Amino acid sequence: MAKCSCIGTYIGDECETNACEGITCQNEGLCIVENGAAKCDCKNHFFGDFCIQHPCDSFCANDAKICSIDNGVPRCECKVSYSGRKCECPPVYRRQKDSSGNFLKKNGDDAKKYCSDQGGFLTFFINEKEHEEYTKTQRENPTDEWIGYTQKYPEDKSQYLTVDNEDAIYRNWADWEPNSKNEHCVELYGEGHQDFATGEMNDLDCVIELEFACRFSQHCP
Ligand SMILES: [Ca+2]
Repeated sequence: MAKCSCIGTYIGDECETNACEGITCQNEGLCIVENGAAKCDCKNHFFGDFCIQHPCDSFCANDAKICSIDNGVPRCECKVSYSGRKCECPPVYRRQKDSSGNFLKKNGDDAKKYCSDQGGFLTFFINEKEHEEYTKTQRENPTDEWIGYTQKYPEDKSQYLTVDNEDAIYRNWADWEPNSKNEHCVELYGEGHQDFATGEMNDLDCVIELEFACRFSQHCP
């Protein structure tokens, strides 16, 4: 008996049915017929019945937005000082000490340089969560300390950069700060300031010597 050899996505004794009709494959996937049944042939690492799922879905941690496929496995592009394939390792902060173990004090500019010479950054915060993490659990000594911010434009109180040269999105200024007269560095208040809370920020003359902590990556693989 004669038999039709169907082409494309048509099936049936007379090739009368388009098996892919009504099936929409997403993300550039193509509907194909395999063993008489329609299925999506997914592209660009998407998978699932309609090519909607991707290995990067919900994969990256800590606000890392960029995820790509590296040798078949997802990898995230982490925010500054985060590490690990999923960016699951947050930064660590180390209060700097001298050779006798006493907390080191330096002026604001030297503190920035000291941290960068060690492959880190003078501590700064990219969001409220980091600020809270530092002030509540990682701050080794709750005294006034330098943090890593600079004015974006001279004598402009409205915009700051973090020491990795990004716009400072998160700031926690004390009331009336920054007041900015000859104050080009930024400190984090320690305990004991009348009217001001621990963890608030204040712009301050860079020549003053304060303690400081450096922010480092844990270099997780
Ligand atoms: Ca000030």
